[in-house]
Amino acid sequence: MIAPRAVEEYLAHLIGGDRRACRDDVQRLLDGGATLRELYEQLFQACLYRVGDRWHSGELSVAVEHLATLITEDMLRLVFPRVLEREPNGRRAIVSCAAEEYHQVGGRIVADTLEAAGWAVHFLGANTPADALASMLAAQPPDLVAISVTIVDNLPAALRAVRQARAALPKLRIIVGGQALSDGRAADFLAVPGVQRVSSLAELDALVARWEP
Ligand code: B12
Repeated sequence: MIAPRAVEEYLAHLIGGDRRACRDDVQRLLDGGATLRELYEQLFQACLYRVGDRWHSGELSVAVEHLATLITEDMLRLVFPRVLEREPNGRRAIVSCAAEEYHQVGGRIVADTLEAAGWAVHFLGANTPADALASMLAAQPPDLVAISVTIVDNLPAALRAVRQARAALPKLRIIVGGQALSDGRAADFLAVPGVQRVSSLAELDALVARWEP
């Protein structure tokens, strides 16, 4: 558990755009034994949610929100060596965001979480067209595909990606996640055979820990 004070300090540095201080904060937490999941959820995710709320209420500008996101992406790179510590387990995943979905930090954290569990991951990032994803799946079939969707308006595009992935590979395990799927909005996805909604990194870790092809 990351101490609330450490979170507040990091948030102040993030909003202030002090990348060096953010680096020092994250390094200190790593050295103190923080796990990747703690950093991802309790620090990076929690602080970006707070930045989003403060941007939404007009307290922070779009520029500060962009700055905080880019610093967070730098921090993900800082902790990336820890992601690669485990030996590869021979499984492959493709992680992508829906078409028109420009929120990619969550998808990237999902990709890094899988990689930290020993998976080889292709992360395709923001705004991936459904047909591009389906062609990659057909060309290099993975064990799992994960699709991230944040904005409710992008749910139809995410559903198209899921359906095209299912058509390309009838037996592929498909998981979906992201903020748009909360409040019971996953029903259409769950109606597609072999699709599962995963709502947290803990659930994702549990899924891969008891993985059966
Ligand atoms: C940064 C940001 C942006 C950046 C994104 C840049 C980037 N490189 O990603 C930019 C500037 C592009 C952006 C644009 C917009 N944004 Co914005 N943005 C944010 C902000 C502040 C942070 C997003 C983030 O990275 N969160 C942190 C990550 C780690 O959290 P996460 O995505 O939830 O992911 C975690 C879990 O959900 C889960 N997960 C996610 N995906 C998956 C997938 C699988 C398979 C699994 C297992 C798990 C999983 O695991 C992750 C790690 O724990 C959020 C605030 C928020 N609440 O998130 C607003 C927010 C998401 N944005 C919002 C809005 C409104 C917009 C715009 C519509 C604004 C506009 N008018 O243009 C556009 C839409 C663009 C688009 N079409 O996608 C609203 C959405 C409201 C809503 N309910 O729909 C939010 C919530 C802000 C707010 N409080 O109002 N945004």
